[in-house]
Amino acid sequence: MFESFLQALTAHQKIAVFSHIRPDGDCIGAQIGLSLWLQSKGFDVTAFNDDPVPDNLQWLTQLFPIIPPTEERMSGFDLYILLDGNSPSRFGSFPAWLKQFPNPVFCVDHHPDAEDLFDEAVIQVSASSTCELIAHMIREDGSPFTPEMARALYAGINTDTGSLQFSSVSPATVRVVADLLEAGSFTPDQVAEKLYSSRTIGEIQLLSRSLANIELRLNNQLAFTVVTQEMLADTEGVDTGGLVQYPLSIAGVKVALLFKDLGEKGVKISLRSRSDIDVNRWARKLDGGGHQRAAGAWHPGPMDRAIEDTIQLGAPLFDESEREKMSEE
Ligand SMILES: [Mn+2]
Repeated sequence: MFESFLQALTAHQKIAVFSHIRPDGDCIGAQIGLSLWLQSKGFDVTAFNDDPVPDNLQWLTQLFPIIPPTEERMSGFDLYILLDGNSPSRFGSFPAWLKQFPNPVFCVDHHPDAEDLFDEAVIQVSASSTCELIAHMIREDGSPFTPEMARALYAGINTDTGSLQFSSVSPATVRVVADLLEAGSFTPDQVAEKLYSSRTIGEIQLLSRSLANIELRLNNQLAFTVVTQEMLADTEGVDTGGLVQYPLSIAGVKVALLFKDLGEKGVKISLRSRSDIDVNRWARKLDGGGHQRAAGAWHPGPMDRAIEDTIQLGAPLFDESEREKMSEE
């Protein structure tokens, strides 16, 4: 699967690797895993991100540094690689650097609807994570995983699959995870401890208040919760990332939504499905997008309007899902 990508790499020497803005475990793990491997192959590699690496992933940057791009740092490369996103707009200042210092752009990703502008791309929507793709690529190349590569890639697969619980996890995912465990000289609890046991009291308090706001709609098949501006102000800087998983775990719920009030910037909506309902399609009606089971969108607000408009746009998907079930029976 990586034949052409691996072949094309050999024409380059000095490579800038980018992970997407508002980075997560998958893009950081992939960036560090790939950078370490490229380095081991003799390439001159630098890893960039405009945004800071989240606290629970800081330990990964000890394996390979990730720095913000500056004009001085960006000159002299002959290749760019984008990870875990397939539109340059997901990569902060990257489009501006590309204009100033034009070079070929390669991409490795697992999101749908890729832009058709890459010189080389491995985009596999069925893959659990970008880290899984990078691991397959290293294996296809015949390189061994160093313990550092293994830790970074394992951490990314873990965070992007809900600890190997999502439908995107295939036998191939678990096989490569086994290889990473073997190579990594770590045990799963050591990585889980770093990834998931670094919550602050502010995060727990925000969680508590968002749980209190949960409401059910559409025959109790839709659950949603709201994070108000006041809640955000009280818990400044706290990540709202995992909150939507809680309403999603209610029995019978097919889709959960999180509405986050960002004031003048509008309302940010996170959509999560654990059914045949495609939240990518739903988010697209609001000019957003993502995956079938995880997507994001914006609404200009105010909050009440955002909630009612979003539910109204999504309700037909629930009817469709019911009809399909009946025709199968
Ligand atoms: Mn990912």
